Amino acid sequence: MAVQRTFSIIKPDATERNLTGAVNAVIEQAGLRIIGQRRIQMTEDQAKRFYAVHAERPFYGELVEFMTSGPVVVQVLEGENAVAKYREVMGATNPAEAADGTIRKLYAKSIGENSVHGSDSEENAAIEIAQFFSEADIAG
Ligand code: DAT
Ligand code: MG
Repeated sequence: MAVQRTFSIIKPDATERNLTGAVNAVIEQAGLRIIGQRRIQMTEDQAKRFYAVHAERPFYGELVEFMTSGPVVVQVLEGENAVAKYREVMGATNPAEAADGTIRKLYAKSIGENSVHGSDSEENAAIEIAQFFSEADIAG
């Protein structure tokens, strides 16, 4: 295993309920370091580009609308095996299927409003981090 970086978003359903600190506590308790963090209002163009891989899916429009419905917190996380570790800490996409103690089990409202995003590969993590961060805004 190696130290990796992954990209995280605390989504609008979580910022709306003032859960940024609660989500960050789960992240930090899992041994991941938050080495970059910024609160932004995503534009429609940013959300469309970020989720372009899902453009043909029936929920794409709803997803873009949700991700632009309120502020999000974009983050760079670092740690041993961070990509897989964060996917584990997040829990399944559908909170009804998420394991106990995971962020989605604890906080997600539905499969669409599921509180957090995490990269699914190291390659995508690098692409997603670069969409929102410059190296000057990351300190490991
Ligand atoms: P994940 O966020 O676990 O990587 P994904 O990449 O398959 O899941 O989908 C991206 C987001 O799209 C997901 O977090 C919420 C939304 N989504 C996925 N499947 C959905 C569905 N069946 N109905 C509504 N929204 C969905
Ligand atoms: Mg995904």
